[in-house]
Amino acid sequence: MNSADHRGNRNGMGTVQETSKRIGFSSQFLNESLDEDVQFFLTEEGKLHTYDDLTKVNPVTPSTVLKCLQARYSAKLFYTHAGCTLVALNPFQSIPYLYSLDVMEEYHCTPQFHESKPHIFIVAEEAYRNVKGQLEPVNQSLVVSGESGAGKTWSSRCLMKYYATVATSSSVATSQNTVERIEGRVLDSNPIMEAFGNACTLRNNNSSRFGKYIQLQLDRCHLLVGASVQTYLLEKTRVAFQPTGERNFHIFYQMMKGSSTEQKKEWNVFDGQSFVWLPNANKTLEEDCFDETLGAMGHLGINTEQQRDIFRILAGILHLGNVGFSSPSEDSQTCDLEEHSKEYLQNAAELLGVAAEELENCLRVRTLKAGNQSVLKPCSRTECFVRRDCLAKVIYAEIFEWLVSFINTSICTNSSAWTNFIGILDVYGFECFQTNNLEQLCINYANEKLQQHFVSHYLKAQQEEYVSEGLEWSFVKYQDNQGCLNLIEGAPMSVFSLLNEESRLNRTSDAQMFRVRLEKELSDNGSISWDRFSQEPHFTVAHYAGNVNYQIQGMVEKNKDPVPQELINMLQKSNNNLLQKIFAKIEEQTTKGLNKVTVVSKFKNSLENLMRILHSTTPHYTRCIKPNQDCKPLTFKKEEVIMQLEACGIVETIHISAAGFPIRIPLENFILRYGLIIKYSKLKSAHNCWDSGIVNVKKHVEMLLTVVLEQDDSSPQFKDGKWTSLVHCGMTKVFLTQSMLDLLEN
Ligand code: AOV
Ligand code: MG
Repeated sequence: MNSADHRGNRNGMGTVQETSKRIGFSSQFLNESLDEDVQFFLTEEGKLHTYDDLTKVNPVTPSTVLKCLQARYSAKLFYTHAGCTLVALNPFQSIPYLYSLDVMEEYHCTPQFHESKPHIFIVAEEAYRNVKGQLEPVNQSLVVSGESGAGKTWSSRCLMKYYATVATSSSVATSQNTVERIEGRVLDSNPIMEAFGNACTLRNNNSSRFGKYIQLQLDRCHLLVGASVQTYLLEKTRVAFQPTGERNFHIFYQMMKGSSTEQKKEWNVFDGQSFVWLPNANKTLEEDCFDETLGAMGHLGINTEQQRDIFRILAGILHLGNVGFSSPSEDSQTCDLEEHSKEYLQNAAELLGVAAEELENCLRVRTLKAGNQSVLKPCSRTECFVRRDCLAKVIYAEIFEWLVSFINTSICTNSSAWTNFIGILDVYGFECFQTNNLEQLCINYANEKLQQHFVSHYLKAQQEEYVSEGLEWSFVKYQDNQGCLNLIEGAPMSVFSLLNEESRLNRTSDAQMFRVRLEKELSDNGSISWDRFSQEPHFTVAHYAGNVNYQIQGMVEKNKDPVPQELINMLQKSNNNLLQKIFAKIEEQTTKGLNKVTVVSKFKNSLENLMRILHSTTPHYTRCIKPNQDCKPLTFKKEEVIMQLEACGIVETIHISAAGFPIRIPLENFILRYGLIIKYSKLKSAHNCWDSGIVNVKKHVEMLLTVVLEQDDSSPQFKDGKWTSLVHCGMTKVFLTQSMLDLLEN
C-alpha cells in the first residue's frame, strides 16, 4: 500500500453534514436548535441543571441531553448516569483525586453507593455486589464502548485497579502474600499488553490495536484469586506499515529510548540510526516507558533469557524493515538486495538466529511444489517486499500470542479455586480514516457486534419482557443495526462470505471485479453503497456510528494472509530459543490444515464466542465519549459529542430506562428473600396471607410490597397511593427500581 494515498486526518464519525443526514436532523439543527429546549431545565438562578442521571432531564431530547452533559463537563463532572448505562466524558487531563484509594473505599463501603456521585466505580461496585449475590450469584461483564480515543482502555484500567484493591483480604495474614502477588500480576498484564499491542494513531496516542476480554476470577469469599485474558485480532500489519503520522507498536520505541548501551550494542543499534519501520520516533509519549514494561515482565515471571530473546527478535524485525530490493538486472532474473541493505540483512539474520543466506533466499525465491519435486521461482520486486513484510508480521503476531498465553499461565488460577468472574471488555474503538481496509472493517464489525448486544439486551429484550409480563408499556423505537451486520457477516451472501469465496480461489484477485461481484450480490442491502465514478474500487458501509469507505485493493490478500512455508521452515531452525519454540508449534497447526482459516472467519468465530459469554453474564455498559477530536483538555465540542450520543442510541436508552425497571427478580426468589417482611409486619391481612402459605405467589408478592411501602410512608409515590412507578409485579417476575430494592434491603 502506498503511504501517500493512505489515511488523512479526518474526524472519526464522518463529516458533520454526512452524519447528521444519517441520523435524521439537518445541520441547521446543529447550528441553531441545540439551545431550544434548554429553558426547560434551568435552575432558579438561571443556571443549567447538572443532573447526575440523564433520566431526570425533562424533556429528553438530543439537545437537552447534550446541554446537561456540557454543563457537567464544565463543572468537571465527567461521569453521568444514563439510566442503565454510564456516560464517561474524557477529560483529556489527569484527575488524580478522582481515582484515589479513598474514593474507591468510599464507593465500596457505602451501603447506598448508588446514591453517591456517578463514577466508574459505581459500575464496578454494582457488578461486584451482584456477584456477591443477594439471590443467586451470576457472572458479570463490564462492557466499555466508544470511538477511538474516547477512554475505553483508561476506564478498563480503572476497573481492574478497583477490583485489585477492594476484592482482596487484608485480614488473612497467611494468604496476604499470595493475594498481593496475584493482584499485582493481574495489573502487570496491562503495561505488557499495551506496550506490544498499542500504538500512536491519528486518533489516539495510546490506541489499542487488539481487543481484550479479561475475566477476573473470584473465589467463594469474592476475593480476586486469578484472571484470564482473551485477545482479539491484533492489527499486525502495523509492524511493517505505519500510516502517515502514526507509529509502530510502542515497544519498539521503548526499546530505542530505554535500553542500555550494552543492549543497543547487542542489537546493532546506534544513536542517529534511522529505521524505516520506526517513524515519528522523535515524538515523546508517556507510553514510552521501557522500565515499566520490563518490570511487569519480570513480575509475571518472564525470565531474563526469554526477555533477551524477545528483544533480539524485535530488533531483528527493525533491521529487516531496512532491507530493500532492486529490480532484477538483465542477466539475472532474481531481485538483488539494495547495496545499503546487505548489512541490515546480516543484522536481521543474526538477531533472528537464522543464516543470512537462507534469509535472503527465502525473501527472493519462491519454492513451488510440483508433486514430489520442488521448483524454484524468482520473486518479483513487489513479491520480495511482500515476503519481507509477511515475515515481520508473522513473527510479531506470534510473539504477541506467546506473551498473552504466558500472561495467562501466570495469572490464571485453577478452575476449582474460583466460582465466579467479572469480565471487562476493551476493544478497539470505531474507526474511519481516509483510506480503510480489512483492519478497519474488522474493528468496525466488532463495534457493530457490541452495539447489537446492547440493542438486543437493553433496547429490545427489556421492552419485550415488559409486554410479555403484562406491564403497560408504549414501545420506544430504536435504531437496529441488524441490517448492517447481515451485510457484513450474514448468510448466504455477505461481505465476509464473498471475501472468503474470493480468497479460496487460487487466483490473483482483481479489485474491480470483486467490487462488481459485491454490487451484484449485495445491492439489496440498504447498508452498502458505491460511488461508481470513483477511481479506486471501494464500497461504503453505513455503520451505526457513521459511513465508512472501504478500499477493496489488497483486501482479499489480507484475508488470505498466506505465510510462505519456506519462512516457517527457516524460523523453525532458528537458534533463538523462543522463536524456534514458537514456530515448532506452527508446524502442527499447518499439518492439521488450521492455517487455511481466513482472517475474517477466525475473527467472526472469536467474536461469536465472546458474544456467547456476554449473553451468559449480567452486562453493565459504560459509554465513553470523546468530547473533541484533538484530544484537548476540557474542551467540549457539541457537534462531535452529539454524533456519538446519537450513534449509541443514548436518547432511546434514557427513555426506556426512565420509564423502566432495571431490576427483575423471579417471584419465588423474591418471596424467599423478602418473605419474612410479611411475617413480621404489623398488618393483620399480611399475617393471614403468610399463614395461608404460598398459594398464589403473585398475590403474596403484592402483599409484601404493600407492607413495605406502608412502613415507608415517606415515599411520595406511596402518598399518592400509587407505587407502580417504583415496582411492578409481573406474571413471573417482580420489576423494581433501584430505590425500591434499596428500600427492601433496608
Ligand atoms: P480508547 O481505548 O477508547 O481508544 P484511551 O482509553 O486510550 O482510549 O484514552 C485516550 C486518552 O484519553 C488516554 O491516553 C488518556 O490520555 C485520556 N483519558 C481517557 N480517559 C481519561 C480519564 N478518565 N482521565 C484522564 N485522562 C483520560 V482506542 O484504544 O484508540 O479505541 O483503539
Ligand atoms: Mg484502547
